[in-house]
Amino acid sequence: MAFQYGDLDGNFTGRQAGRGQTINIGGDLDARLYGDVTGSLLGRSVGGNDHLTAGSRGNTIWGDATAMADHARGGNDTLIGAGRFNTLYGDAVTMGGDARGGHDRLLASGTSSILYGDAQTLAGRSVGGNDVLTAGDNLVCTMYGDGESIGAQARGGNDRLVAGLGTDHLYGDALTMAAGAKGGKDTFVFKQGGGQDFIHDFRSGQDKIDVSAFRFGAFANLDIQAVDTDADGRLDSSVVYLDAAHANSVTVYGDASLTRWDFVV
Ligand SMILES: [Ca+2]
Ligand SMILES: [Ca+2]
Ligand SMILES: [Ca+2]
Ligand SMILES: [Ca+2]
Repeated sequence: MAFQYGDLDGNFTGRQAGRGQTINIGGDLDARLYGDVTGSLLGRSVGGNDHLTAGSRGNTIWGDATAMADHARGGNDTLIGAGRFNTLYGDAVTMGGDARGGHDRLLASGTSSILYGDAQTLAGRSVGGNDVLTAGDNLVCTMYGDGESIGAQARGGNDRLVAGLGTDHLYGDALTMAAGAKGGKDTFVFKQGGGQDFIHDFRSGQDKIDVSAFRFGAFANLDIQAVDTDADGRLDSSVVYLDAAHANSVTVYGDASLTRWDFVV
């Protein structure tokens, strides 16, 4: 198991600040790479801007730390998971207090990947950064622009999620949003050869679906069908077909009436 960190095996407190490092690690199995500290960013500590690449079979990369609380701030990191199974956290696993995530770039290739633009859990009054998440040639990639869950007083950032070659599941903000939680303005980008992809938390008027790579020229040229995904007899979602053979499509859950304003064509 390869294990490395940029600044400290422990916690940052007070006004401690991480430096920006460039770290590449490999090894056979389970590479674990922290941009700044292995523990928590506490007090008013800040993470550095790191460039982190892991190429093992099984990679976990934390852009800043395992946890962030108080008034900690994450750095603006670049995370690249280049092995077969990748879990990438732009900032940390958990964010609480008044923690703020950095503006990170996450890229993963390989068999299967999970990308969190900020953290798995955004609790307290934490605020997610504006992140860019990109899937490569994964068979399956799940991307959360902010996290898996956002608490009642927490807030997500404005994220850009770029689907790759495999089956991608995209959440601009989170899987679970507590009542009162706020999401950001997210953009979902699809490319040629992307296969079947899924947007799970599209919000009309706030988010955009960018299919400009397919050169439709106008919204009227898109083939969109309303579908009943939970078989209750009511149309609840949409499927956007991106080619005549239906090899590339995007299923947009929870919206059966997409309009031209929802797209970048
Ligand atoms: Ca960092
Ligand atoms: Ca970060
Ligand atoms: Ca974010
Ligand atoms: Ca977001």
